[in-house]
Amino acid sequence: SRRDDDARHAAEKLLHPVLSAHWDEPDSYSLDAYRRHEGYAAVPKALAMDPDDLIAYVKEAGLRGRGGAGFPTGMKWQFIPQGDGKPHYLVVNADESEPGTCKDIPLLFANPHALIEGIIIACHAIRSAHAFIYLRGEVVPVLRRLHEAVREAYAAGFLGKDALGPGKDLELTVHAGAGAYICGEETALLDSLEGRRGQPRLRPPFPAVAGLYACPTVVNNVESIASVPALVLHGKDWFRSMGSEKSPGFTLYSLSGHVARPGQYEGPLGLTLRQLLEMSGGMRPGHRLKFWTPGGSSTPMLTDEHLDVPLDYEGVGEAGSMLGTKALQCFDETTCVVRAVTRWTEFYAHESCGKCTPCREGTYWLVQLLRDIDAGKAHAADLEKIADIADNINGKSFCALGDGAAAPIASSLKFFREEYEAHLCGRGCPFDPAKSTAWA
Ligand code: L3W
Ligand code: SF4
Repeated sequence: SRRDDDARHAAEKLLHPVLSAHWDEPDSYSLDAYRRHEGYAAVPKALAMDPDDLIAYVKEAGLRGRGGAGFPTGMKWQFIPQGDGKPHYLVVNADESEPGTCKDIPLLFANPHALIEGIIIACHAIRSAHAFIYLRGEVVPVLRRLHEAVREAYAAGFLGKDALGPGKDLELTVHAGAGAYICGEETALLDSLEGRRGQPRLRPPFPAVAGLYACPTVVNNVESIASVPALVLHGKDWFRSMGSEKSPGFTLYSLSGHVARPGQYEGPLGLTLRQLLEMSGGMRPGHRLKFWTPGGSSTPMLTDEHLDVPLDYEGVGEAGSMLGTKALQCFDETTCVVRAVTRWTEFYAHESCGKCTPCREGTYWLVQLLRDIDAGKAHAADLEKIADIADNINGKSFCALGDGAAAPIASSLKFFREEYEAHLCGRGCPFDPAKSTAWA
């Protein structure tokens, strides 16, 4: 309708594509295309700055890590000890595997040079001569594209000998993992990169002190590093003109699920799901939003009461969740919340690395109980049991995977307890006519 069109046009004005500005060009991934749009123009500007000043600049701009935790990027760079005589490493975490999270892979596919340019700038800042990209193993076309982009950057002299100035070489290694979700946890990633089985390390020491090969290492997400060139080129005031005081800048929001037009929507931090749904044509026709995740399945789910929550670190935090990766998975009223949570929990149980008991055993127990609930074979006490197990995983596991596994259980029980109860004692799934007695 005209009203919907007006709302969509008004919402679309809030978009601000930076990383995704040229993705619709057929050769967007090439060096030529990147350079047509000021690509690599931030490198000379950054190299002219003293590394410490560059770190301070990124810190003042307020860029926060886009991998899920929102840790200030400049502060992380500042943790790298200087004059310690050890090599420093930059490791880019491209192991995107969180259910629903789908921004780094499209970014790498469409615009790999933004990441490479960001790597050059970050390596100058932290005084590193060797960077690594740890890519999720399954995405072979992205791996090929990344290798080609790195080859182009070497050939053009942006990488390799004297890349960071006379006598300052920069090597960039692309490494593909073997498809384990835990290798997206920064310390498991480092173990995997060193050739070991990927399992989290005890922190502290944080990677900034003892990371790759026990040397000071910055581990940053793809989107964090790829955002640096635009920040340096256009300046920190430009960057801060978007978003809020504590969550400034632009970001990629990934809409998926039962929406009319899923995809990447780039704009300032702090947009709301209502605005993003207006841009994306809303939920699929004839359906309404039931629940959603702000940042992948590891972030507690929210409902249609939370459509106006600002999607920044503070706003989503106040709503009782986490911004995470801004992977907005939207589910409509046809979705069984128990089924969705069971599916996520099966993922976590499968991906649990087995190092600590609460997560290894807890996710397994949760799957057994959730399957029983889904099949109508459980009783009211089993709802207490899954809440209790989730509580014993959350904050008591060795790494964030455990907390992530507990999040959908606790949040779905908070908002949809009645739906769990409707499954109990022989009733089965009310959304599945083949299984439920409720339809008889
Ligand atoms: C030096 C200190 N460094 C913290 C560094 C630390 C890390 C960063 C953030 O988990 C979350 C998780 C997922 N000295 C430091 C320090 N650092 N204190 O800061 O650390 P932390 O522990 O807050 O978070 P994390 O372990 O990096 C990330 C959530 O993100 N998430 C992500 C899911 C998966 C993907 C994906 O597939 N791509 O992102 C979604 O919500 O659950 O809570 O670098 O070293 N004193
Ligand atoms: Fe491994 Fe899970 Fe423990 Fe993390 S929380 S160390 S994934 S068993």
